[in-house]
Amino acid sequence: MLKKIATAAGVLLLSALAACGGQAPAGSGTGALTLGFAQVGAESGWRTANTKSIQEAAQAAGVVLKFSDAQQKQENQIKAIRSYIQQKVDVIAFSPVVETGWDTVLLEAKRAGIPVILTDRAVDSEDTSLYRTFLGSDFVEEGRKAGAWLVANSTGPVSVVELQGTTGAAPAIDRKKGFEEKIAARPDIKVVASQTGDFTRSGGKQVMEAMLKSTPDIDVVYAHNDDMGLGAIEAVKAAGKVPGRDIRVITVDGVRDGMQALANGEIDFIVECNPLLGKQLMDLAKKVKAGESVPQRVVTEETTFTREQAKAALPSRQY
Ligand code: GZL
Repeated sequence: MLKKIATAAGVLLLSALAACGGQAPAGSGTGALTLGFAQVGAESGWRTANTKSIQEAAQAAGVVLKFSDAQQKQENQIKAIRSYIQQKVDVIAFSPVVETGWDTVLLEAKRAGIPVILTDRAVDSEDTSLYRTFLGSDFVEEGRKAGAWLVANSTGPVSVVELQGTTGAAPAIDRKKGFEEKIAARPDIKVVASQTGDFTRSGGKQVMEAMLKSTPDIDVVYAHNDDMGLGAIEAVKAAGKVPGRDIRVITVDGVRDGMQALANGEIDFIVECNPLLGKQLMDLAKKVKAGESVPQRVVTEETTFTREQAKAALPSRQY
């Protein structure tokens, strides 16, 4: 009898909430966790693989996923986060397109009692209470791996042009930092030009076309992702040069198109950046929702690929 009264009271409360314009918490009644995810965009093969991983993992975990694509604009991500707060989702997760400008909206989520998980990219907030955990790669280490390979695989003077990721994005800032840290050991390796290609193939091609015109004797391209590296290769070929022979190419990510170019000899070395964060994200969201403690930082596992390693890995590559 008591159970029936309690159930009736619950239904009445939800109806009253709905009637007076209040919103019952999203997903309430089903018991399933509702996750609001604000994605950066669809700028690269990596991002596509990351989105697929999150969507498939949500389905497998029985998580109700609300998903938005910000088209690489911070204001769109902030709008999406505010919308998830309004909808009273259980957990909010997002990949911050740039490091700065998040404190206000993260404070709004905190005041609404909605935990936030950072995935893929970090924010520069001093207040780490604004998010429960950051799941993603160590981008400085990725830059170090790229620089260390060049130091170990070059002799004599080397002129490098760098295609940076999105201005202000954690992977762009940190991949540059790690690369410079390693090549500092070789004063004859010089970054003679460095410009953003915004992590897109077209951006990489346009910037490389300009660099080929303005910068004599380029030996190496260091691109912060495969997509910009592949765009640069198009420009190198159009200029009548042979990628992998006249100009060597180092990239980060390890998506299929990049790995194929590495196997074909057009890219020389790839530092992997693992986009398959979906399952870990769902596990973390459930723990956070259940009030369990989670590590402040979860670093994703990833490796590097030479040409032979790419040939061996391609047949079983998931993305
Ligand atoms: C890295 C991720 C970067 C990829 C790019 O974790 O944020 O953004 O390296 C993607 O391909 O656009």
